Amino acid sequence: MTTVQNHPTAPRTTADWQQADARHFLHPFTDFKGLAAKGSRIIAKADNIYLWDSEGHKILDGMSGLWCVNVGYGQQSLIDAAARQMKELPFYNAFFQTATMPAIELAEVLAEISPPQFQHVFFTGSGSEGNDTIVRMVRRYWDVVGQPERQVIIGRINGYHGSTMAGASLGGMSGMHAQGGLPIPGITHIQQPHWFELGQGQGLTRDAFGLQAAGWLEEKILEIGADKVAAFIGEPVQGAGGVIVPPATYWPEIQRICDKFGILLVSDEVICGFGRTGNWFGCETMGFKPDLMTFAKGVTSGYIPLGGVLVGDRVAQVMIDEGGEFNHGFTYSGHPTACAVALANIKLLRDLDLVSHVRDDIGPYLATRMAELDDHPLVGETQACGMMAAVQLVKEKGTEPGTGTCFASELDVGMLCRNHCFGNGLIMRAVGDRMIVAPPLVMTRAQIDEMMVLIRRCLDLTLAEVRERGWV
Ligand code: PXG
Repeated sequence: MTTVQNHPTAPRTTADWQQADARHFLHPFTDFKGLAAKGSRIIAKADNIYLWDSEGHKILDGMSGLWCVNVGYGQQSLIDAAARQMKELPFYNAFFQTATMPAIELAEVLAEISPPQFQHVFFTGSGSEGNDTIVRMVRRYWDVVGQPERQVIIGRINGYHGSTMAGASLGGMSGMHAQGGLPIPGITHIQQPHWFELGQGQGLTRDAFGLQAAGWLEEKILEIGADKVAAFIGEPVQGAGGVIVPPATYWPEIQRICDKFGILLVSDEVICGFGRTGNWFGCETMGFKPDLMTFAKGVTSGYIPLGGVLVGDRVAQVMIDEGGEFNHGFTYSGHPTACAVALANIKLLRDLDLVSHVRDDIGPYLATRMAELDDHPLVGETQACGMMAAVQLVKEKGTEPGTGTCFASELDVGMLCRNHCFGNGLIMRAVGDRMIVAPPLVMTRAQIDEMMVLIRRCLDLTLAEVRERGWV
C-alpha cells in the first residue's frame, strides 16, 4: 500500500523544494539524473520583466518565460479576465454543436488582427497540438480536393515545431528524431537559411544566399515529385534553433516556389506571432502570405495554455463546403477561460500599442544595441528581429561582420556563457554557441540598456574563462 505524505506545513527551504522536485518531477528536455544531482532553480514570483527565485535573487527575464510572456508579468487585466471567466463558466467544450462566448469572440478578434486571408480558427491547447492539427488538416484538404497522393510535408533541419509525434517530426531537431522512431512517415526536411553556418565563405551576399536556401525547397519538391507534396512549413524566424533571421530574399522566394507548384504554405507563428517581430504575425515582417498559421504562446502571453491554427480561405472553403466531418479536436479546443485571457491579452497589446512599439521603437533600439556587440572579440555575428536577438560566439572573428570560426562544439562555450548569465541575474539562452534573447515587448529603452550591461559583462567573463582555459 502506498502512503500519502502530507505536504509539510512549515515553510520549505530551497533545498526542500529541490529534493521534492528531484523525487517526483520529470522535467521537459532534461537529463533527469543530472538535474536531480544538481537541483533545480526554483522560480517563486515575477513582475514586469523580472523574476525572483526562492533565494530572493532578482533576475532579468530575457526570454519572456519561454518566448511567451509578451505583455510582461503581473498584468492585472489578464488576471481579472481569468477570475471573471472561472466564476461565470470555467469550462465548457466546443464539441456536440456547442460554443462558449469567449471562444467565439476570440475567433472573431483573431480574424480581425491576422492577414485578410484568415477568417477561421481551430483552437488547440498548445503549439504542438496546433502543428498536429496542421498535418491532419493539410492531408485532409488534399484528400477532399481529389489529390490524396499529396501527402508529404517539407520542414527544415533545425526547425522547431513542438514535441508531439507530428510536431517533433515536422521539426528538424536531430536529438528529437533519435528518440521514439521519428520522423513519422511522409515528413522530410531541407536545410535551413542559416547564414553563419551555411552561407559564409561561399562568396555569396546574404541576399544571394537567401535565394540559394529557398532553392533547396524547389530541389526537394522536384526530387519527391510535385504531385506528392502537400505543404511546406517554417518559422518566419527560427526561434528554438537559435534566432536565425533569414535573408530578406528567402521568404518571398519560398512563396514563389510554393505558388509555382500549388503547395500549401504554413507559417509556424508560435514564437513570431502576437507582436514579437514588430507586426502581429512574423509572415507580415518577412513578406509572405501563408495558407495556414500555427499560434500559441503569445496569444495569452503564456498566462494560461492556448494554441491553434488560423485557417486561410483556400483551405477553409474546401474544409467547410466539401469536407464533411473533420474527425479531430481536443477537450480544451476553445477553452473559455484560456480564450478570455487571450482576449484580455490582445486588448492590452492594442491598448498599449505594443506592436508598433516593437516595430518603430524598441525593436530597432534592441537591434542597434545588439550590433554594438560586433566589436567584442568573442562575437562573430549578431542578429535581431523585433524583440528577438542572437549573438554567435566564435573562437576567431572573420574579416567581415557575420563571419568567424566556431569553437569545437564539445567545449560547450555557450553553456559557460549561460552560466555566467545565470550568475549575474540574466536569463539568456544558449543554443550551441549562439546566445539568444527574446524579452517581453513591454521593455523600455532603459531596461534594454540594463540588459546590455549584463550581456556585455557575461561575454567578458566568458572571454576571460576561455582565455584561462587556453581555448583562444
Ligand atoms: N512551434 C514553435 C515555432 C515553437 O517555438 C512549438 C511550436 C510548440 O509549442 P508548445 O506549446 O507545444 O510547446 C514551439 C515551442 C526552446 C523551446 O528551447 C521552444 C519551444 C518550446 C520549448 C522550448 O527554445 N517552442
